[in-house]
Amino acid sequence: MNLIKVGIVGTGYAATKRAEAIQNDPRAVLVSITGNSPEKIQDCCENFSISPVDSWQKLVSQPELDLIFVCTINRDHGTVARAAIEAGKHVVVEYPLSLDAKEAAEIIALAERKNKLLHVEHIELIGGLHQTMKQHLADIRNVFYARYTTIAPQRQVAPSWKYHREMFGFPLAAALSRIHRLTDLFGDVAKVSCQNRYWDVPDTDYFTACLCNAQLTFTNGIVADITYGKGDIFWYGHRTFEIWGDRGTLLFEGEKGTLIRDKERIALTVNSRRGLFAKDTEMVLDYLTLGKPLYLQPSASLYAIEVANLAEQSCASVISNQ
Ligand code: NAP
Ligand code: BLA
Repeated sequence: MNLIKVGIVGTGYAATKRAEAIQNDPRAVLVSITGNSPEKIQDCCENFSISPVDSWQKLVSQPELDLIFVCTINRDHGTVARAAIEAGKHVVVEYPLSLDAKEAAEIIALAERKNKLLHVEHIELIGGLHQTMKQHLADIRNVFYARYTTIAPQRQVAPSWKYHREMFGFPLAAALSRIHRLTDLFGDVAKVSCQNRYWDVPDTDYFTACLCNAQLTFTNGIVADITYGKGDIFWYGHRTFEIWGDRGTLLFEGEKGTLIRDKERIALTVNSRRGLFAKDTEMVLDYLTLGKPLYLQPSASLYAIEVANLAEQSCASVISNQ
């Protein structure tokens, strides 16, 4: 089997984890990296001893590449992924595949037509918390309610893509794992309502904080609340996932899991959040070299984007005073 030749679009946290994983795997070779600022591209390429490419357009059209990782800002995922598949490459894209469900569906169809791998990373599914939750779901019997909250305070928010309306996207499409964890556990959604507030930087598309709150009703009757907040309005960080069943509650506070039944408290083991990009990369190479099935199909990610788009539409419907 020939070595799989890899290119990466991005120079940040996810891109670096991908590059390390590729260089540690004998089945693949890292050929090129591109990104946004020339200095970051230069630094990143020096780090991994490879030659820089100055744009994603050039990188995706390099004939020798077999596989492209799309690890750039959310706004550009769809455009870059589509161009890479059109150029005949296998593609891995960090979630979200696109901020728009229609575009995501088109890209999935294109990959099928071209017979190329399109894998959307959803590391939350292979993380310890989700695995432990699935393992213990039956212990609480019939689930009727779930609540997932992540609040990330940040002092002195500098302008960055993560605090920009277009570049980051609608919070629940951008931080898609919030919805995707729930659709993976509970299936189809019948009803969505959502509210979102930005604390804007005046006269720009940047914000310094946002708070997004959604309620999903699943077709099986389960109700789930999602809260996503980040930025300088918050002075307390919080990450909890609760699932309520008619025989108990599963509670995850950060990485600490507990099964609660009346006065009973059973501690649950949760594996670390570290090493998930490496694991995802290894599974992609297992698929390409051994044909081992991946842990999710792009259609599952597409469904979560559809729900996120509905949540966004639900925010837009305001009651007029007139
Ligand atoms: P990051 O560390 O901030 O890296 C962002 C990358 O995008 C850098 O290469 C950056 O280059 C580039 N960039 C910044 N502004 C840009 C602009 N205006 N135009 C074009 N490129 C720009 O972010 P990350 O954590 O690696 O996230 C990358 C993607 O992975 C995101 O879609 C994110 O949702 C997804 N993801 C990340 C994680 C995680 O754990 N970090 C988990 C799941 C999914 P410069 O620095 O040169 O500007
Ligand atoms: C998800 N983490 C994300 C995302 C971003 C970051 C942009 C995608 C959007 C979202 O779902 O919120 C960025 N995460 C960060 C940054 C830190 C962080 C800058 O923890 C700074 C410490 N990601 C990391 C690190 C870990 C990590 C260091 O950058 C773990 C040690 C894990 N990030 C991680 C996981 C997800 C994620 C598991 C999936 C979200 C989920 O669990 O639901």
